Amino acid sequence: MNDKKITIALSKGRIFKDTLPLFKHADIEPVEHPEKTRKLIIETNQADVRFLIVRATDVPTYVQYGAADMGVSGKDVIIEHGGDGYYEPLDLKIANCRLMVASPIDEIDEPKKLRIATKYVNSAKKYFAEKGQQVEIIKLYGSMELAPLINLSDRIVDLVETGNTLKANGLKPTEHIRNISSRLIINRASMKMKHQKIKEIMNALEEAVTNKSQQK
Ligand code: PRT
Ligand code: MG
Repeated sequence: MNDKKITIALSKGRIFKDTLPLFKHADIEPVEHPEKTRKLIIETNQADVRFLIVRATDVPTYVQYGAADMGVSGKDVIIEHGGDGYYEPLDLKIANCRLMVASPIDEIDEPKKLRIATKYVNSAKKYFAEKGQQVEIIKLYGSMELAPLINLSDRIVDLVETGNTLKANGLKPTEHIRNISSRLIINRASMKMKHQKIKEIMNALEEAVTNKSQQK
């Protein structure tokens, strides 16, 4: 990691889109848009700040190992990653959704031991363990909505925003596990070594989040 530079790991898509105005408040603006370039390192208007564009699920790993000083990651991803090696000082209140259990709309009777298909294995295990319900968890990496349709599982655990994806696949949300939003995460060593600059960025982001919630 470059001594002076601040490297910020972000994923493309909704997190980048929602994070951009917050970083703008911190006077950090990318010189290129990740959807319009193939570059994975994007410089900003500040010579000592750059963005790394990585897969959403990889953001905590880059920050954990110090390849990035900070990053923005969904709480869903942080829970699955485990949270080692970084602080989570700020809820950015963006990319909001809910982690839910969903069942087929036309289910007649509940099977005895539920099979749950999900990419969120840790969250699902914890949820059902706390309820004292024995389930079989089937790990998938995407398109969970398909699993109950073709009898791979009885339920899924997935993120829900509008509910349209569930509905389109004959499913309905049945249990609310937790609310999800994106968080600022900061490498533990960077927090010490680059404290002043990181604190400056953190304060500006916090102010942007507060301003935004007051506008609502
Ligand atoms: O897409 P890719 O495989 O690269 O990675 P990713 O899916 O992890 O990234 P991305 O950008 O899709 O999501 C990044 C983060 O956004 C997630 O980690 C969440 O914290 C957050 N987020 C917020 C969401 C949603 N809302 C969301 N609705 N992530 C995914 N979804 C999906 C959901 O999984 C389901 O397939 O959208 C579908 C449901 O949407 P509705 O509106 O139909 O209910
Ligand atoms: Mg996605």
